[in-house]
Amino acid sequence: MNILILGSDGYLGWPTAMDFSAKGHDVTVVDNYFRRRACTDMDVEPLFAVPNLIERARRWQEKTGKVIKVVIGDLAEPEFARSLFSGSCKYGYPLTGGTWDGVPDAVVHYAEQPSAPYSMLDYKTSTLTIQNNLMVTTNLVFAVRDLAPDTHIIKLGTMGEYGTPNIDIEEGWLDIEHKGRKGRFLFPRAAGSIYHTTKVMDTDLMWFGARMWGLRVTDLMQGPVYGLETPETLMDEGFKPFFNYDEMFGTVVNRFVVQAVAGYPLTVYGKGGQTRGYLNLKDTLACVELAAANPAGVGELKIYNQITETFSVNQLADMVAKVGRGMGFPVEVKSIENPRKEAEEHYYNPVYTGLKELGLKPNYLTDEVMAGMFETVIRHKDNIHSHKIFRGVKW
Ligand code: USQ
Repeated sequence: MNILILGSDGYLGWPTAMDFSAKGHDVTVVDNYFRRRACTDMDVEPLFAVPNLIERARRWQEKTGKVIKVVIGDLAEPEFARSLFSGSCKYGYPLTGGTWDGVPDAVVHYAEQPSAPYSMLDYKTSTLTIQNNLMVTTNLVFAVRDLAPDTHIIKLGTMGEYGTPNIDIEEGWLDIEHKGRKGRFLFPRAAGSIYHTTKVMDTDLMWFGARMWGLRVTDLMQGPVYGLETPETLMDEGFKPFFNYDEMFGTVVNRFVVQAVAGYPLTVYGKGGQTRGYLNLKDTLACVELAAANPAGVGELKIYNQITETFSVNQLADMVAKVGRGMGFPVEVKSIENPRKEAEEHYYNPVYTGLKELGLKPNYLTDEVMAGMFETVIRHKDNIHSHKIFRGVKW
């Protein structure tokens, strides 16, 4: 397949690009380096320096002989977004021979401001999140409608779109019987941050595109991801993912492991009963691949809940503490006032069978997997700056 990956410099994009390329697909990656700039601006650089995309693509070609094409630009600009589907885009790598492969079979859309706390910091970061996320999705919808109507859009959504309702969370859709009549609707949304609200709006934009213009869309409702390793990230120090441990861009499992290694009490927010669906970085790649291999039909919006198991924050803290202590770290767990507005005790029972039915073989969060994360973090422990761990962005 010819695959275009939007938002390739972040935690998930580059590992996804290497995975598709390793399996023989033609891959083009696109980014505007927003995440890097935001991390520098906020003084929350990742655990280890990550080479820029062009450098990584150069090293990838040296190691594997395969070419990942790189285009640098801002997808919130409509003409730039369209250039990827018309062939008028300018390649940053390779500089010679960077010719267009034609319209992509699939476009994987990660190109969003991904942090809930960042989106709640102040009105500037809120509006930036809204502008960026909605414009990128809108530009993509129109570019595909006008220039590549057969291209399958694989959109990373989030489980947070559903919130924590007091009923089971179905896989995207809900059958409703009302006054004797039946209908099928998007499962009700109740987002808990401006970031999550943009993801709800994304879903609506794509559902609109599917209904009006026959777009083919898969929405992957993903939970917080953890981990650093895929077969490709192990090939070169420079292939590791963009791994944040700060409050703004780090996800909770990754943060807890870094905190344990740094001797920083694990930051359980409030009562710690907040339950979410989690998945290993390796499973994100497997799910995106399965979505690409099973494209949505014309006018279809497929939705999968992209998680492999659920945990409360307390359960995660206990697991990290147990593994950490077993490795000699005197891990302390400390409940702190929750900076977020979220239910700390709630019902949570999502359905997540669709991707397994397509063939997903989950990598669960075992003690061994956790210990592997510890080992990588320990190798970089001199880079941990404790003052970056907690900032207390209040909702
Ligand atoms: N939490 C703590 N202590 C911490 C950090 C987080 O108790 O130090 C709690 C949060 O309050 C929350 C849960 O852990 O209840 C998960 O927080 P998170 O920061 O790992 O995840 P979240 O902010 O929800 O966002 C992350 C990604 C986002 C993705 C989302 C999936 O940043 O891009 O969409 O996970 S989901 O959570 O299902 O919406």
